[in-house]
Amino acid sequence: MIGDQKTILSGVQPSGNLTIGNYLGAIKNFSAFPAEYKPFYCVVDLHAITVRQVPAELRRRTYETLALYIASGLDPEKNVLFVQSHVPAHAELGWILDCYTMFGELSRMTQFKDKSAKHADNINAGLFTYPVLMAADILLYQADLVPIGADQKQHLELTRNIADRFNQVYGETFTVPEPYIAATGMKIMSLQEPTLKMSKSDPNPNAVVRILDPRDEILRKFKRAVTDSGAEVRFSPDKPGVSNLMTIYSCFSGKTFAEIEAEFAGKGYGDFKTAVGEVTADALAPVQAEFARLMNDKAYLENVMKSGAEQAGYYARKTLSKVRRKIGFVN
Ligand code: AQP
Repeated sequence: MIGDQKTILSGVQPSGNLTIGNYLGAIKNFSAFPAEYKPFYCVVDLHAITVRQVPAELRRRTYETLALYIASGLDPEKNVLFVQSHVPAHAELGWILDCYTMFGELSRMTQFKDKSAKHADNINAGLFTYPVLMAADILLYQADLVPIGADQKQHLELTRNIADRFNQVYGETFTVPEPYIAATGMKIMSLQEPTLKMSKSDPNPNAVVRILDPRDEILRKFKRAVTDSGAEVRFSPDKPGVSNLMTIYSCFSGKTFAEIEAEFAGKGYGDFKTAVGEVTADALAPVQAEFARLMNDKAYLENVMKSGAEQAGYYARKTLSKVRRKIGFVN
């Protein structure tokens, strides 16, 4: 809450070509909030370097992620769209909050355990303190609501604990945020290993459908998707492959699981997978067209970045100066 206005904050890392998991779990929901909320959406490049990035690719993906925000319906006139590293207050508050976060709390974060296993040759301190920087992102804008996929729930819980702890020591300083997790699309799974989350950095290209994949590739990936034994299209824990495809189909078509089960009763998996591919490709086509147009206008994207950083910086500095005063730093 800034003044008497409620705020929303969320972000996506430019750490790979974004997937339909990022789209359905996060970006697509960003434009669905009532106008009473002031929305802040950032491209979290500081987070991305917790895993080694190729510099030219990181730069390109930062532009691309911003363009995808806009192409997915976020109007820069109505949303503060910015790049995290353009607002130095994120790193500064991140350090301060490190000193109010316990080693034991961070050790329990499952994403740290997962990413340490995936990047055993680069278990850096940033990977460990990642959730504290995420807390700083959220608390700087006094966010009331944070739209996230289910995988980020534990990090948001930690943010709430850090905010509570700080407020208890220094008096009311931060809004304690609530997660917003969409009813469907909260966790899109890999097409090849449907018990694992679909991740943009998955090395298996068939496991991941990317927002910018061409139509024929989308159709092909769904055709190759792992399904389960039997031939029935039914949502059930013992059918993780089919259930994941049903979730994707439901998110893009707006149909309920019961409607989908009825639609494919008596038909095989083949028809179903083709339909999922088509509905996905149809839904992504306008986003892809708008993305291509925006990427041809770098000057426009740079203007959005600049204006976003100025607006975000204004609010971030206000919170940071309050924090500095409460801690006892000399201004
Ligand atoms: N598979 C998913 N289903 C639903 N939501 C998802 N999100 C990510 N994957 C899925 C949500 O997208 C937002 C941005 O995620 P992120 O870029 O901050 O990082 P992440 O969660 O680590 O995403 P990836 O794709 O798995 O990236 P890599 O491979 O780089 O680690 C978040 O709200 C997230 O919940």
